[in-house]
Amino acid sequence: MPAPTFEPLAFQHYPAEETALRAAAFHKQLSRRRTVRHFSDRPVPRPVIEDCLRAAGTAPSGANLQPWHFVVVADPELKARIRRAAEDEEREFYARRAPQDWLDALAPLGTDANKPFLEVAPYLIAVFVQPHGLTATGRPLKHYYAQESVGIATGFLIAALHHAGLATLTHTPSPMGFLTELLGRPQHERPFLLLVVGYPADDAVVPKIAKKRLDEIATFR
Ligand code: IYR
Repeated sequence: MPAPTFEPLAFQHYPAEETALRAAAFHKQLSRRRTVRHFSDRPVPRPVIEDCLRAAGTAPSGANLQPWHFVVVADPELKARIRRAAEDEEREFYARRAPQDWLDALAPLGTDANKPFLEVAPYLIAVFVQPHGLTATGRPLKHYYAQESVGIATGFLIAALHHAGLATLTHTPSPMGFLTELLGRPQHERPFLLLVVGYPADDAVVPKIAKKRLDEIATFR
């Protein structure tokens, strides 16, 4: 086992007043994020996506093993194949697989099995989780808290894309196994979710829904 090595922490200290302003401003900025289902085909420069993925890659992870992989899909033919496969699963989901209480919970969002945004938006980012990695000799190497780690990295990614001025949809076609095959990912990875990324359509609408208040989501003791 290598001995740990340490370096000085490069921590940014702010005056208390600035800390308060920054916290409030960040909340305000994030509260403008909405999950979008009507996308424009307006192109997005690839370096923007690359920087947002770099931001995602700074996320903390179990034992710093970084158990994630992001596949960025811009190819129209591949997007069309993903749409076809996702809609096949979604039609089953809405018509047969979903229990009534799940359909009831989704009703306020107005979703259905049609997913044109999978072809319209300039990018799909398929997020994969690696419950284990592979050593140089191809042996499995356990990853710790892989789901939690990838959830955190995906949160960073969504926040980074929003901060950059882009819209996202967190899409979870169920089941998502087709992504492994269509994107040629190894069997030790599992699809985690599919992010749709781009600009909203000019006439985009979003469901009128609310977030819980602070006293509903937090307790101070
Ligand atoms: N995967 C389906 C259904 C769906 C499920 C949940 I939970 C949502 O928050 C939204 C949709 C779909 O994408 O339509």
